[in-house]
Amino acid sequence: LPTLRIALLGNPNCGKTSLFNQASGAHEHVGNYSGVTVEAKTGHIYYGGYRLEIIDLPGTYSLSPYSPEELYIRSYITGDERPDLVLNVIDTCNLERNLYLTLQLKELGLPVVVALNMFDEFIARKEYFDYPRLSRLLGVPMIPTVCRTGLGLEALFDEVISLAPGIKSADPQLFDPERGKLRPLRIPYGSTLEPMIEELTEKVKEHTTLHDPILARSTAIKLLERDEDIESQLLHRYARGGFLLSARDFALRRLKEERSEEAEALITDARYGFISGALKETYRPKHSGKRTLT
Ligand code: GDP
Ligand code: MG
Ligand code: K
Repeated sequence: LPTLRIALLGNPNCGKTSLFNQASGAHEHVGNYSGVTVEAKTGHIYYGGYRLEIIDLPGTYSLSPYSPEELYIRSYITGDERPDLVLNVIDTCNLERNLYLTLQLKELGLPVVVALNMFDEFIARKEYFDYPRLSRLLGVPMIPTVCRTGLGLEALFDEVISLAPGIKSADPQLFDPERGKLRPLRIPYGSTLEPMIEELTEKVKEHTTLHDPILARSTAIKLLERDEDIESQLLHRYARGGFLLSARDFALRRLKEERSEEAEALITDARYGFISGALKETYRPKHSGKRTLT
């Protein structure tokens, strides 16, 4: 049977290990990830004519390489062991915080399916949430789940295999049949950063083998974020890697001197701005009314 390698990713305590255990029937410990050793667990199930190999990595909030765990996760999802698909499990009760990682995964050009987990707790809040619309705004299929009981997992895996090569049944608003891929998401970074990103993207295309426009753009953005992992990859793999870092440094210095701005902050703000804009159109928290002091 054809195998699909699926990496579970999401913030800590969003339900990844619960999903892993429900799906693969493994008796693994469910709980907080703590400790120093990073260990990925792998299980598999047979579903819809596929062998789904599921990898449970420790939790992460973002893809910044601030800890050995995160570096490990990144090498898993962007390196040689790149999975066929990322199953991004999110806590539906904490949409804004959880979607930051979703956006970053999408920006790396990875195929992402979102499990809107903790949907039992979310439903109890009786809040308005048009998730099919949010799904289209972010370019990721979203399926409500309750990983503790397994509710929604069949629908989730139906969605997963609908993205396998050769299957065309996925939502045409999310899936581009001509490229055979999910449509990419292009986050707008504003009039200050966009010209810098575009200039650096062209240099990345010219001096590396990263010719794919999405990969080149995400590399340029990571460079502007001073992502050490991307820096060392460029230095090790390409003769002109050092030149790309200098070009980046030059752009950052100009930004600082001419506008007193830091690229990292602008990038983070733009991502959160994008998320909150999308949520404003699709989600209304119950207690959103402004409190007034009298
Ligand atoms: P991980 O850190 O992402 O691996 O999260 P876990 O799978 O360890 O789950 C964290 C906690 O949330 C555990 O107590 C689970 O029983 C609970 N949990 C997981 N999924 C759900 C769900 O859909 N609904 C509810 N109410 N609790 C859940
Ligand atoms: Mg876990
Ligand atoms: K809980």
